[in-house]
Amino acid sequence: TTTQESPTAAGSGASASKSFKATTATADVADTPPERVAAIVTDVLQGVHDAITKHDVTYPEFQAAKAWLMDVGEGGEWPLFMDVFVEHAVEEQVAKSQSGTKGSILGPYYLSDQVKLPSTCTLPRRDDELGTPLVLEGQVRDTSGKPLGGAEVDIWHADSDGYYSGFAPHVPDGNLRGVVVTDEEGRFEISTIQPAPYQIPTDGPTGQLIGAAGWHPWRPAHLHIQVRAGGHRSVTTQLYFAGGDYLDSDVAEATKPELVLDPQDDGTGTRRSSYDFELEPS
Ligand code: MBD
Ligand code: FE
Repeated sequence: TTTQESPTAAGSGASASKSFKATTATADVADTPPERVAAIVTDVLQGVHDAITKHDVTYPEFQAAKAWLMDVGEGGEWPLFMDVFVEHAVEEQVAKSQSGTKGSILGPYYLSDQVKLPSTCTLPRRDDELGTPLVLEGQVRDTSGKPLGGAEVDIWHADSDGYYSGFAPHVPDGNLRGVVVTDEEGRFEISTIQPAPYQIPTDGPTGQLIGAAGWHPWRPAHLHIQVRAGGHRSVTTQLYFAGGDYLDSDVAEATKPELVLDPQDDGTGTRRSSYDFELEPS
């Protein structure tokens, strides 16, 4: 029996805010002209005003909303909240101009500069890592079918309890994360374990809102993957598992039918699945 330090909402929120600020260079910040800022913000505020009118919002509700917004910031949960409730709309908009593999949201738990691994590899894991062995193999190609050797398959996922390294104190740094480099034929074969569904921390403001609204706080089990290759547009996506819980009710609305794996037991207790990625030229 172990007494795991369970990650608090504030703990994972602080890590997610820190990581966001560290990885989002000022160069990434939008250079939006004033007319466009005004047009977007006017519509956002109009949506808020319309909801107030439609639902006859009271002063206690207005003040509760203010207090909650302050809690989201103090708990470091803006990355979590934005990625769960807003990012999918941005991703769907961007996807309209991208061909090749379908994308999905990045989410709050990406960490850059993870260990580089050869095309056939096992992701870093604890000696006593729990979970059903899972192998993902496949090929990276361009949209004309040409294999992309030396492409990077950057992969990160939760453990069999649904926790991510870097955002839960009891999980070692770098666990279940790696940058896999494809062979000359663009192929890769990654051994890892089956992740569990992810639950939004219920003890923080995002979890409180979900509870107050009577929603559920779950994302279906998923692998996060970002595929990069020189001269090509990167794709950020997620892969899900057929028949898994919450596949049809993802709180982050980030599933797509093209992104569902159906791994099969190879007879040794290892589940294997194949998925190929296609990148468009940049
Ligand atoms: C996750 O694991 C995730 O992928 C997203 C998008 C939001 C919260 C937690
Ligand atoms: Fe995730």
